[in-house]
Formats: sequence, C-alpha cells, structure tokens
Amino acid sequence: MNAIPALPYDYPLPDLHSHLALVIIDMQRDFLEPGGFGDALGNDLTPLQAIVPQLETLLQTVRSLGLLVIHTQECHQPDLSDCPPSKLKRGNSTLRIGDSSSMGRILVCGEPGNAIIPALSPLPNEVVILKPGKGAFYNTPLTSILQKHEITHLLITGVTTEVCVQTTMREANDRGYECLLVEDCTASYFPSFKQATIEMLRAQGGIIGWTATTDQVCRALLKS
Ligand code: TIU
Repeated sequence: MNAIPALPYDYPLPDLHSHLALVIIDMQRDFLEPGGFGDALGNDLTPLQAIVPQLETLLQTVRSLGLLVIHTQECHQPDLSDCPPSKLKRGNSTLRIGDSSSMGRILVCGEPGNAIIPALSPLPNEVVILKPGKGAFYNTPLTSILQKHEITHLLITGVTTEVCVQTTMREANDRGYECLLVEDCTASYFPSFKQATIEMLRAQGGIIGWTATTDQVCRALLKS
C-alpha cells in the first residue's frame, strides 16, 4: 500500500487517488490582508501570508492528479441571520462581523474581503463551502458532497490552525475520515498555538490524525 511519510507513523493512502481530497480552509482576504477581520482583531498577518507559496505548490500537484479540491470560506448572510448573537458580540474589537471595512462588510458572503486570495482562487470545477461556523461540517453540505465523491481521506490545510482548521479536522475524524494536516500549509496568528495543535492532533498514536510536510505529501502522491 502506498503511504505518505508522516507523524506519528506513515499515512496509508487509499487504493484509489480519487478517494482523497484536498481541503483548504478559509484562505480569505479577511484573514490574510490588512483591513480584514484578522487584522481588526489585532493580529500579526505575516505567519498566514507565509504559507501561500507552499499551498500553491500543493494545490498545483493535487490539481495535476485530478483530485477533488474543496475550499471553505467563513462567512455570513448579509442579514447576519446565520450568525449567533454570541459570535457577533464576542470580543472588544472596534470592527465587528457585518461592519463596513476597507474591503467591504466583515465576514459577509460576497464582499471583496470575504473572497479567497487570488493566488488560491478556486477553479470552476472545485467545491466551495460557505460556512457560518468554525468547523466546515456545521450547517454546510460538506458531508453529502464527500459522500457523493466517495471521499475517505482528507488532506487538510489553511487558517487558522487552532481555530477553523483544528475544528474541521476533529469534526472530520469523528465522521470517520482519515485526516492528514499539512504542517507548512497551515498557520496561526500565534505560532506557539500552531505547534501545540500539530502536537495534540497526532499524539496518542494519531488520536485525531497525521501530520506531514508539503514536500512529503507531493513526493508520495507523484510516485504512487
Ligand atoms: N480568528 C481566528 O483565528 N480564526 C477565525 O476566526 N477563523 C478561522 O480560523 N478561519
């Protein structure tokens, strides 16, 4: 059986590549660019911007193999009816979800800042999941899309590692998916949180899943 060298041990690939999908979580202007939600929360954006080249490499490889690509966007309807009051009120930021910023209304579907960054723009044949929560399974059609495509294995990437990425990986693991987090294709505004997340996900014999680098993933996929 083909495998990706990974931690805590090799990640067994499915018999058919077509059962493997790439998930790219929330690589949106709102999280990566000045004036967006991440910036409004007072974060340093540079760790998130730094993963873009590796994600471009991984995306190119996955596209060349014809695998399913799933992008997610954290966003809400313009009337914010899908945003719980707790999420709306949380924090002490001057800019809140739904407020106007230099890139349009913060975390609202269809606004310029809510778009995926141009370097990783979805192709017309790729899946885009609009999600109101942190996890990509909550209040979205993701489960039925994965079932329709007979996906069993997920390569997970994106931002932020300990928030939407970790939540999604835990949700996927509970639903029976074999998940590998691509270490250098995920980032947090807090590098120590990224490191802690990587370690906790793969502890106890891969309690939530595996981790590997872009290079390890791409080499294994291209030779298998
Ligand atoms: N604020 C933060 O770290 N993250 C989010 O709110 N969303 C995602 O992680 N995508």
